Parts: sequence; C-alpha cells; structure tokens
Amino acid sequence: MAITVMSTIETRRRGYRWALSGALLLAAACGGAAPAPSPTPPAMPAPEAAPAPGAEAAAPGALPEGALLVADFNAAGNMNALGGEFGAWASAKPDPDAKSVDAVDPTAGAGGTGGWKIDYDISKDGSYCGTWLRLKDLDGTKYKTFRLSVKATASGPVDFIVELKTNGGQNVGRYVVRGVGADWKVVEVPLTAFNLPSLKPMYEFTTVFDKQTTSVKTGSIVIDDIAFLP
Ligand SMILES: [Ca+2]
Repeated sequence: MAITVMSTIETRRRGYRWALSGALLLAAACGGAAPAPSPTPPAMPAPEAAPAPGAEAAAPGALPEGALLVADFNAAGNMNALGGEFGAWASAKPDPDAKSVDAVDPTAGAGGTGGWKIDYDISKDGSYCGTWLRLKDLDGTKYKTFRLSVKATASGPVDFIVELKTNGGQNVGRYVVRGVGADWKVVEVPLTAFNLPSLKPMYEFTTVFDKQTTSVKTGSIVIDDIAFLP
C-alpha cells in the first residue's frame, strides 16, 4: 500500500495569502484541485508504537548552544530555516481520500508567533494524511535529539506519527507523539529512537495521521520550533 501513495494529493503553500485564506484553501483541497504526487510516501502500515523514549516537557525552552533551528514558522511562505519547502499530503485513490491542509498562521505558534497549522481529516476508513518538511540533507550525526513543539487547536487529545527520513526518503524512522491537547507540549525524541541506519543525509520530516494511531479522526494541530539538539 505504501507505494500507491504516489497518487496522493499534495497541497503546497506558495505564499502568505494561503495562511490568510484558510477557508478557500480548504475548499480547494477538498475539491481535489491540482493533485500532485506526495514527495515521498509514508511507511505503511504503522508499526507498533515504540515505547516512548522521548521526554515531553510542559513549556518551550530556548535552544541550547549548538542546536540547529529547522523551522520556527515566524516568516511568511513555505520555506524553512534550512531553505527547504514544506506542505501537506493526503491519501487518494485507490486508497480512501483523506484531507490535509497546512498553513503558516502568523499568531497560532508558541508565544503568539507564527506556527504551522495542520488541519487533517481521516474520517474515511482507511484514509491517511499528514505533512512533509524538507531537511536539505543536513548531517544528523552532529545531533542527539529531535525537538518540536505542538498543541491541538480544534480537538484532542491527538496522537500522531512523526517520521524522519534519510537518503532521499529511502530510510524511514518513526516515533508516536501521544496526548497532544490544548496546551503546548515540547516533544524531544532521541535520534536513536528512530532506528535509522544512518543519520545523514537527513531528507525529510513528516507527520502522519492514520487510523492505527490517531483516534481523533478530524482535527487540527499547530507545530512550532522544529530543531535538532546536540
Ligand atoms: Ca513560531
């Protein structure tokens, strides 16, 4: 099934206007406008969730020395701090249709800054979707921990999968983030928990919502401050 994701819908954000016209975007995405292949398919089906080795703190903190900020979503557009694009993807025929719409919201992020708002709908049984963010082949061997901040805005608690991919997407490591509610959660995952054969070159960060993992079938989350920590 994983290979068939080449037919998924991808909604790319090209400008800040997208963030300000979410309703139009949603309508366009729901209508299946401009479908394009997902950059890389998610690894399906979801494996057993690994025992949580990650620490989940209560509030965001400043990045330590030597950390690499990947994206803080404080600027308009769909380009991260590494010069990589980001966007949304969703399953489509022959699999059941899902919906995923992402946008940079100028105030939904941590501390009222910009954040990556993700609306997903996997209410059709067997559908799945998420978002992707390119990592520009960074050298993950310099770091020990992957970090992001996340909250749910429309429903909760939400469980979802985060993936790190290397070698052009050939290798996929997964971690399940659980219990995301209305308060910001800082998720820190040791890179070893992704069980990747190598930590370079880092190709992509992906979110995945599927029925095996995500019990809330229609929801909205905001991600902010994606970083690698030494
Ligand atoms: Ca931010």
